[in-house]
Amino acid sequence: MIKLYSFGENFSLIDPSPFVLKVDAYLRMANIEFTTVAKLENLKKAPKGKLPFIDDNGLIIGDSQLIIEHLKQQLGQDLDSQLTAQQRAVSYLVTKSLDENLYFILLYSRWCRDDSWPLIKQAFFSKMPFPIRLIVPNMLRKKVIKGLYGQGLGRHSNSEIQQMLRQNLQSLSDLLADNQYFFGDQLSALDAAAFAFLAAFILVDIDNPYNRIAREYSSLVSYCDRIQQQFYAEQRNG
Ligand SMILES: N[C@@H](CCC(=O)N[C@@H](CS)C(=O)NCC(=O)O)C(=O)O
Repeated sequence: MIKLYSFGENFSLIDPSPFVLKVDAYLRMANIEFTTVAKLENLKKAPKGKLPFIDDNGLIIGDSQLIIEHLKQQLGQDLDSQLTAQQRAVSYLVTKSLDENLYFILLYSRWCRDDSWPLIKQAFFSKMPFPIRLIVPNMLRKKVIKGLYGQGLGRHSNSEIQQMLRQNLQSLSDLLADNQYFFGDQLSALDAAAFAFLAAFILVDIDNPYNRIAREYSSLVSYCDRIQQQFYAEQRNG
């Protein structure tokens, strides 16, 4: 059976990482049996130093995109089999936009802002032994801030980043339109990705200005609720 290596439940989400949540959602949507190994220490074993990764009967694969490709090709569990070539292209490019742009906005909103940092620090590092927990969190925070500066997003002002968030959300809302799922009434891999990133802003138990902006998009809030109800009802009911 597939083992999914994750960070573990936090902020009322099955995982605080949208990449882990994307794979978790895909596995549920494609009805693939799996177990989760949830702990921060998984990072040390991760083939690329990042989560998620999976173990499929001894085959270790890191990176959400590569994992989903594997599930589609090797297990024949392809949620995109009904899509046209044009829809597949949209799906790929939107997913990459979430991975490579919206993700950094999320990272900024959680790690760089003084209103959210105490929550992140408490969630990830409070169980670290003394005195490491006095040093490591701030060291990692500095690393994230430096990384965001290098990536480019960290060079923008708070209001510019919020404007970028709105553009992302408005585009997703326009793409979803009145559909149940992104490509109509059938789930596709894009739903796993979009749900994961939207849940990280909307369903998460964090309430900073970025979360509040995301919650203004009522069709995206309903979309998250719909998917959560369908695939995470157990978790929601405790
Ligand atoms: N491209 C990777 C990105 C994964 C990723 O960035 N994971 C983050 C958590 S959201 C991580 O493990 N960060 C730990 C680190 O960089 O040390 C994917 O799609 O899976």
